Amino acid sequence: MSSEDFIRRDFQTVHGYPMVYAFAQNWERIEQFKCRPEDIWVITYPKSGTTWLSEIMDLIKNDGSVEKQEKIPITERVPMLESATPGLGPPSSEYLEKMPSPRFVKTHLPIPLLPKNFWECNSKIIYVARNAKDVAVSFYNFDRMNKYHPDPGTFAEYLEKFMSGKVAFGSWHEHVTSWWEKKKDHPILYLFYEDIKEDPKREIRKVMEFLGKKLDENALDRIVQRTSFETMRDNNMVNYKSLPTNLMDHKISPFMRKGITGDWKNYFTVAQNEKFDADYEKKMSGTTLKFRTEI
Ligand code: PPS
Repeated sequence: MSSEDFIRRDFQTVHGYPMVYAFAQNWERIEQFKCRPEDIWVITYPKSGTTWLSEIMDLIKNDGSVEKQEKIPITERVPMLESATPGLGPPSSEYLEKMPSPRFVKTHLPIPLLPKNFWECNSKIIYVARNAKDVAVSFYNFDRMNKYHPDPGTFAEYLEKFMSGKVAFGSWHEHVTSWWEKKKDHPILYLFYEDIKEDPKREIRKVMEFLGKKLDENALDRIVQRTSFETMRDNNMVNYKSLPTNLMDHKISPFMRKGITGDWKNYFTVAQNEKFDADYEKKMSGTTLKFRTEI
């Protein structure tokens, strides 16, 4: 099959979760993936700040030096476990197998879809969460430009699918709350997109401490600058512009789109907002997890 056969395909269900069709093929590779204790994971529901955090982690690891970061795309420095682009080379899991430790690994997987030996490794995890309304807007625009996802339809149609978890990787509500619960018995640094936006240096320092690194103020300031939205938007090593346009069409909507909190206000009607809030309250009633939809 060529990459064209995977364009705008419906999701394939994997253990009850809607999965990007191209990623769902040969799922054994994910179940059998061998995690290592030295791995450091960045785990998110899609569109929550994964690329942002990946770049931050990699810069911290290299003490703020940008030598490697200027030449190697983020997809190779922090590969996404489940990613597969048939026709364009082997799946990321094969690349990860050959990568020396300590590896950074990105995933959007919900807990039940993790590799079988995942918890045995007791690896460090950084989880990034973003408020549901901005995620819905970002995900909608991503589905418009990312041809490996089904066409999202109108925003009104998409919002219904988002609320019922019929989007890639399933329900946002389940994802953020189940990973929040896991924090009780596993080393997870749980961060919020809105907090990084509000005070990037404070949050970058948390990541540095979690990774067991010591960087001076100058290095931290350089990382803040290099991971600002504007700098990342114009950086071809992180903005996904190097991918073929039959996969991602940035003319429809750029991957680095707006990078703000509160864009949902430009999309939600009053009626949609009321319905979303009522549904949200039901689904989030049993958790202590709280989000900000504006900062
Ligand atoms: S993915 O495809 O799930 O890995 O996407 P992800 O990287 O998680 O999320 C993409 C959104 O994050 C925004 N982004 C940033 N915001 C602020 N600052 C920085 N540096 C930054 N880098 C990426 C990106 O613009 C997407 O959000 P929207 O709201 O669509 O702009």
